[in-house]
Amino acid sequence: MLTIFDRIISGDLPASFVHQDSHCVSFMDINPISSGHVLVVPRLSVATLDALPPEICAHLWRTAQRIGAAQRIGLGSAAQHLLINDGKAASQSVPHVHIHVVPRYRGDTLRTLGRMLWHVTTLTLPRPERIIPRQRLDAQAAAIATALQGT
Ligand code: DGP
Repeated sequence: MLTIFDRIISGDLPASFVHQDSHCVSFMDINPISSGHVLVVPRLSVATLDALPPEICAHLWRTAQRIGAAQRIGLGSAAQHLLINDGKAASQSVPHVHIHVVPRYRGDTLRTLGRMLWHVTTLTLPRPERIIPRQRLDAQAAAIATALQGT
């Protein structure tokens, strides 16, 4: 069965792309934990990290490393969390491997960590939705993509 990320990769659903190559794509999370939150997703559609060939896994992490640097340059973030919910019991909601690259900004502890906690806690309550206008996601993606060229 196709995941929502398969449909984004195929162009069937819209996304604000930061980067694409032969192994993976990166785009803005539609419900960000913090402003500028990016997902790094392999083209290979597998649910968990242990199903990913090692070279693709290494490439995914290298891409996440570069995205973090590009967020700091392009968005002015100070640091980032790299997070994987690796399986349903670990709060994974989309069964297609993805690394969350979540920027941290100075003084954002309460705002960001509250949302982060919700993201990794397996609760029956729905996650709070934060709908960001597409135009804003596109602008963030463009800023990160430009900075990525220098990494
Ligand atoms: P996880 O719970 O770790 O599987 O995270 C899934 C993330 O995917 C969550 O932060 C929201 C994001 N997401 C879900 N649907 C879409 C979508 O249609 N577009 C985009 N850009 N992100 C999505």
